[in-house]
Amino acid sequence: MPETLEQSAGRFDTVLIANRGEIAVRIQRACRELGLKTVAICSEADRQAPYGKTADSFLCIGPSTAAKSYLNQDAILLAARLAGAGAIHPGYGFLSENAAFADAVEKAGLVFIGPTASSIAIMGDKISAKRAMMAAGVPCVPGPDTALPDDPATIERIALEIGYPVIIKAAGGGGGRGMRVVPKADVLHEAIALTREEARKAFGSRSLYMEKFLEHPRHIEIQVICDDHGNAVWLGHRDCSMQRRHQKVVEEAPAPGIAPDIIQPVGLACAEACLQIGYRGVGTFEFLYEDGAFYFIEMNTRLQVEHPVTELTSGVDIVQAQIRAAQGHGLDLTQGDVTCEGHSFECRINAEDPETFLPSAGVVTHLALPAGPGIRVDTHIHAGYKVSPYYDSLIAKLIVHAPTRAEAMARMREALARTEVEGISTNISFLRALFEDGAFARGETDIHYLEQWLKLRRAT
Ligand code: MV4
Repeated sequence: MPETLEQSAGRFDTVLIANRGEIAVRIQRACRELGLKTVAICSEADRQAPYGKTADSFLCIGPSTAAKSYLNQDAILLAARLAGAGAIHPGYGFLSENAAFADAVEKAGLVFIGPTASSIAIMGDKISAKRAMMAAGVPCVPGPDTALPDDPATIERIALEIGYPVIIKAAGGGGGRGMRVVPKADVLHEAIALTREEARKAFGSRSLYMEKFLEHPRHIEIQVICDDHGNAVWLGHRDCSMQRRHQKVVEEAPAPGIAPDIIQPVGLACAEACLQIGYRGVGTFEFLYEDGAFYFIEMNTRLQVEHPVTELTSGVDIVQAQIRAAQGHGLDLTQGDVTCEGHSFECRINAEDPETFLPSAGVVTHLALPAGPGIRVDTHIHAGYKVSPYYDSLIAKLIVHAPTRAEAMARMREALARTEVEGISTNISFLRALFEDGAFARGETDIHYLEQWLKLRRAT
């Protein structure tokens, strides 16, 4: 079939990667494997970045402060024009879930490698996201899919209907920002007033919603990939419960102890929801899982840090698939082709003090990375690399894959033992200790487990 004009307009041969660090390396690799040229950008702090040397062009777009470089939309669009890029890949963080940026990219005649600005905006507002998911038949946390009114009596009625404890969340929040647990009725109005004020200041919107507060859930997410020809598949699930202060530390795929017939209808509902909202590219549905049931909380409309564990269990190159979808190609797999082979873990290696968790900047004086079957390291650092204090402390992701969960854990223990980073502090010693933990090995964790484990460890 000949291409329509609209299809050919979506094509591009050069991608500007509007990000830094390990994900800039990861995206550049996918582009090159697809035969695409790459444009790397950097701030003044990242001039020495290794991915600058391997890109087809490399432009410094501004000072070290992210607001003046990686978040500077005009500078990025200008760089794309100067370097002849036809598309922009935002990576994760920075501008990746900024609907206005996605819109500006398209208005500049470039392709935004991600969903439409309207999909980003719908999911950015957690109330409209919940409404879309309820309409599509995705199971959600009990509570209305509308904003809380101002009338105190109506608010009290909603809380009673849900049943205490409830949680108040800001529509503009997400990722743990702008929420407050309400254990019982006598603190309800105070909690609402405080959260409203925080929401107004932080997100410029006083809009709030209320849900049942789940006390001991696990955090399980479902990865999807969609084209714009009416195809959507889910690529499996991950457990991301091992987190501290809403920062994930270890992720794994598949989520342990969840029977395929329990997760399958949820995955299918996610894929169906994507079709209903006209979603394009990759996305992640976040769920809380408690007592055998799934409850949707948020959708991430970007490529995620932990995508590699799903790549290793599904065999799908998620970044390549994302770029191909943005080029207008139809998915080259159907739901029936998707499998889950073996088990995968990812450890986030951060430049931080293992006791205080404060970021640690400085020069990496010595680096040894593990290698071998079932071991993958996604990183941008090398011996002599200077870790700057301006950005996120993630310096490498150590990812392993093995036939069973127990074998994957053993492989991670060995990989962590073979990992050496000197010159800066890292969380490697902490990760090694975590992989010796019995309850973690048995899959007996929830979203509070890691923080409790740390508390106990400090006490003894
Ligand atoms: C919740 C919850 C319990 N009940 N919602 C935190 C991040 C944001 N994505 C949603 N979050 C939560 N929402 C209800 N109704 C508990 C959390 C939560 C959490 C969720 C996932 C991973 C880690 C977490 C740590 C603390 C609280």
